[in-house]
Amino acid sequence: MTDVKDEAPASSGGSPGGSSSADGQQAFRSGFVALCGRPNVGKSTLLNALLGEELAVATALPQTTRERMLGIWTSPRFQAVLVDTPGIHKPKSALNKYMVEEAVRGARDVDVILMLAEVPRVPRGKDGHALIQEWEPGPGAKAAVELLAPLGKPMVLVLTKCDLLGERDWLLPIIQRWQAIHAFAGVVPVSAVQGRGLEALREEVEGALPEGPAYYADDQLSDRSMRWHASELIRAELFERLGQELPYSSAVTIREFKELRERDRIEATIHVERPSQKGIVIGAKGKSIKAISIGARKRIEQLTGRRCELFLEVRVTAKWTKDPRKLEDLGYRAAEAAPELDVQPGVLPELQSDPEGQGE
Ligand SMILES: Nc1nc2c(ncn2[C@@H]2O[C@H](COP(=O)(O)OP(=O)(O)OP(=O)(O)O)[C@@H](O)[C@H]2O)c(=O)[nH]1
Ligand SMILES: [Mg+2]
Repeated sequence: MTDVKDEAPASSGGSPGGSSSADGQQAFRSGFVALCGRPNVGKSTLLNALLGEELAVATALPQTTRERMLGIWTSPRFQAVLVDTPGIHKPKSALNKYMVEEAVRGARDVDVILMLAEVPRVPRGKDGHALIQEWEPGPGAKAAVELLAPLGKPMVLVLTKCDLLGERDWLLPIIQRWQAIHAFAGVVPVSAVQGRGLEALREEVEGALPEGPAYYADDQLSDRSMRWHASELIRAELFERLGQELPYSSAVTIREFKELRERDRIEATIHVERPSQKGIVIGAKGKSIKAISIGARKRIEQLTGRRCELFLEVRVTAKWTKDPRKLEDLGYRAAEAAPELDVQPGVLPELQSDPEGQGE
């Protein structure tokens, strides 16, 4: 892959195409585009599909993304800086409050917000048809729109996972119900896994960007360091291997990241909240940690295109998800002041399967 991160955004003079043209060609456009919505609706998967690179961690479990990440999408005509954000949900722990605040911070200074929502999962046929007529967006999705609308940015509704929609005719009633909640600037149905609707989304995004030069070099893909991506890829492996409960209590920090001539050498710590969880991560005779290490190493090597040696240790950091100071120690720091929007528990309804409550 090309560079994940340069130290600083490219100077504006280096933009492909420039910001205006005297010869009648279309002017170059650039700007920021936030991908927002409830947990698990497919934000990170869509970002990866648009970039054509497995950059953001996406898993089957809700609340995978914890921090903002910029994915830089550069074409000859535009540069859209895509902001992947955590899912908006009712926060209880310090970690979850941080995540929802990150989502709002991510959407605050953008040119357009893509509000992602899954199509309803309804069986085909007569029963499904009747259910679709009665369907309306759930309270969590409505609350997410209510949280984002006061930011005053144009919002485009992106209906995700359309490959799971029983019948194509159902799109119209679904769109009508959404438009009754908010005057969306546009609506685009997509399936990121099938690559459908992405061209229409590109047009919508390009049209929403103001004229201007590129913010980043055209071969830069992310604003995050390889060190950060490595910790995310180890966490992805934990999410996918360790079932429902444990991933929400785990965090990964990198103790050492050395770029040697032939390979990268990474030492990382997996933090869990309880000694019993440490036992689960390590597994009988170290079987589990070995599998996690092999899987994470493969993911890192795929992203960097280089060989990697990975050394993992597991440490108990008691109640880290509940303690704002420990969160900071593990790298979850707000780069800027908290948003003006006060994300109070009670504003947003519970997640249907609330991972925060598990294992307590
Ligand atoms: N069938 C189908 N599944 C999808 C599609 N897009 C995403 N998914 C799946 O939905 C799940 C969640 O995807 P993510 O991209 O991690 O969702 P997210 O919105 O980033 O989730 P959080 O970071 O947890 O808020 C994964 O299992 C994806 O494979 C799609 O277009 N079709
Ligand atoms: Mg995500």
